[in-house]
Amino acid sequence: MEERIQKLLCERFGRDIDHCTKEEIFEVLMLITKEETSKIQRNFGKKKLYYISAEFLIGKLLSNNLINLGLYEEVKQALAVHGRKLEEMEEMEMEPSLGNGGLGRLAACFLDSIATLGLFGDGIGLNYHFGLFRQRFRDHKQKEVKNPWMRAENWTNRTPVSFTVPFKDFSIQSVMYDLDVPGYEAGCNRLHLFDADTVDESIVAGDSIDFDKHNIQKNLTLFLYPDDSDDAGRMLRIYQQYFMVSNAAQLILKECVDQGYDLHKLDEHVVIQINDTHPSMVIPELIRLLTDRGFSMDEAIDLVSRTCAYTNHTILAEALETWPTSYLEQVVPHLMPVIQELDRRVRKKYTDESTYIIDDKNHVHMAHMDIHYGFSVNGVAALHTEILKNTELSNFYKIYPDKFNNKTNGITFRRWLVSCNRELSAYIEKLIGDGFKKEAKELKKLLDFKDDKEVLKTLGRIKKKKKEEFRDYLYETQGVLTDENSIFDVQVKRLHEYKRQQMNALYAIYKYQEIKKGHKPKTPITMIFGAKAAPAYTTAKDIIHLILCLSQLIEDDPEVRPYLRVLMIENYNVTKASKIIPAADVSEQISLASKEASGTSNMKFMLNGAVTLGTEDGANVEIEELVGEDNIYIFGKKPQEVIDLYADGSYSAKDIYEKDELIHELVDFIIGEELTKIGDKENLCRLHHELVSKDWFMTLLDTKEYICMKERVFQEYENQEEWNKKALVNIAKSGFFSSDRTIEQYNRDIWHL
Ligand code: OX2
Repeated sequence: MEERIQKLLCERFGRDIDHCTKEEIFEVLMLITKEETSKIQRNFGKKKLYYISAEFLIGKLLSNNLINLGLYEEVKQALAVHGRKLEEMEEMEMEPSLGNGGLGRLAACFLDSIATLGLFGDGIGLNYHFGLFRQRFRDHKQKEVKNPWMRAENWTNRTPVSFTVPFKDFSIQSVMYDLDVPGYEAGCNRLHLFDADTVDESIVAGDSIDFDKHNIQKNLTLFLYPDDSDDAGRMLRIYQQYFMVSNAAQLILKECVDQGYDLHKLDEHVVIQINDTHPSMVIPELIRLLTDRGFSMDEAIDLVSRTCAYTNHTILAEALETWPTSYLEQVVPHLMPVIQELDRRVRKKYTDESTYIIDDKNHVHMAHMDIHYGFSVNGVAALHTEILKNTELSNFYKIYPDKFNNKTNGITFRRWLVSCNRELSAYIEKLIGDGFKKEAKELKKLLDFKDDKEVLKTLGRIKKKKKEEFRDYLYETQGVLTDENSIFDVQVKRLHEYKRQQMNALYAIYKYQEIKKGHKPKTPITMIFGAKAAPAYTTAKDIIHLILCLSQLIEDDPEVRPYLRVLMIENYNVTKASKIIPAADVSEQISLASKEASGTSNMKFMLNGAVTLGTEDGANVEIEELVGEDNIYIFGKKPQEVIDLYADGSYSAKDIYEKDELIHELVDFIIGEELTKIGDKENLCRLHHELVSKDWFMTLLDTKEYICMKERVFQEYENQEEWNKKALVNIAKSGFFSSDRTIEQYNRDIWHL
């Protein structure tokens, strides 16, 4: 390996390893990894899965792929001979900006598991040039700038595959870029990312995220989730979605034809997983393409319905996409006759208007199309699927009880343990062998060491080491120095009111005031946040402003700072997740019960020995069942109570605010002089008003219980031996959340590969 690295460095840069920069070494390692990946066998079968998704949050690939190829140690040692560190080269890699949050990271974990299980399945998405914006903090506020992550030498390979994608007034010629996805000690699949040569990065103004939304040829794949607060922005999203699925549909048919398959048996050779509603137009598009090839409408609909399966990731109304027919007419008029035909058939068969595809306001409901014309509908955690069946989609469940099924999310342990926490992984291997890397349930063997004081101490030591590493990382990247001897209390996820970062901020206010009163915590507390807010989501940005102002207030207060810190990680992404999660003691999963479909960071934290402080929501429920109530902290109103509150409209934040002295005080602190002299009064007042007069996601409902439970968590942390035991149980029981298990279930129940 050493020779090979040297040879390539000399060829490309004319220098040997001792005289090359980290960037140059990284580039060569990437090329070697790509070459090695291209040598392993491609998975194959007579039926193929196409996982279509607007997001693939794949993260940096060097370490991950080296681990999967079994080359990590070899490369590490080759570099070590020259005193160079693999970790340092990895820092040079740009993180692909192809996703936003849990939905996109799930797609990436799934690709890893699909390949690892030797299943024949590729991902299909878009090659966003600037992806999701990069977050900067200025004046205690979020600023969005473009995220130019692509380099000349890339993990992707340009292929000769290209399709013509027709729109109303023009068509666009696509280019397919491919990325190899090596499984862990297994075969390899691909991620196909579509793009167009006409796209022009120079139309973006400076480092902003502003560009001409009307110039589709030039802007089509510039950004993931471009601002949709106006008509042009919403239209652009339709252009993107259709571009993605038309390419997907054409690729699928081409591959079938190339294999010599009979398209009349499409469903025997193809299964399409529609990841949320962004790819839903693949249904009418495939039907259109088949009828163009002479299939009758009846047969085309029947075939496509037996090929497509839909995953729902949320019950939030805002995320259940509907498009006005007038928009679709302007972008893809050729799809409208198909969609209308699909709707006509539903109306002929069913009387329940709430299930129609086109409603009386002429909006097309994408999820309705998926449910009527797909053969499977799955939720992403047990509770979520039950809510879909009994509440949110109950009208559909009545019609199609057999289509509904649950697939509790999972995470790949290769990235979220083996790669991001090498120390813990190595220690587990020492205790129980390395079988857990392929058979996650083997982690259960750790329970044998539950009362082994030495083991518990070592777990504590490893946690401390990861905290030190995070301390150094945050200092290098943000200039903030943390205390590794404090409790790391971590909430990292997209910023949304239902996730209730604002409730966590109210706790910070509470603790600040307590310390001011002289009630100091035994062990200092570091509250760590990481979150991006959608650029047009005002309340979410106001919450970031509150957190950053609180952070400043405490940093400037020598009385409080030794006991409490509030820190926010800038531009939270996969790379940063892999640094903070191994260092966390407490995992904050405090969404309003019923609203978080699953959550996946909860699983990552658990796997790395953090203890969950959470509501009875999403996969927290399944975590509790696994670890038992002694090893998790659950608080707050139950899902059904929340559902009932929404149904009868009886929740009033104002009542709580007016009647409860403590809550009143905490909420008013937001507009008090301590914060308004640091921050922007307008933003803070707006947030205060939002909390007191609307509070759509019921922050104040659970605030007091939350504070009490959190106090208990910090108290119990003081008994380190007991705490480490909780950590051990969490690690030992996390095997269920391996995405290998999830994918086995998808394959057994839905894909049948
Ligand atoms: C997320 C959900 O909010 C989260 O609960 C879930 O774990 C994740 O998807 C993966 O299933 N956009 N992101 C999500 O849903 C939508 C829509």
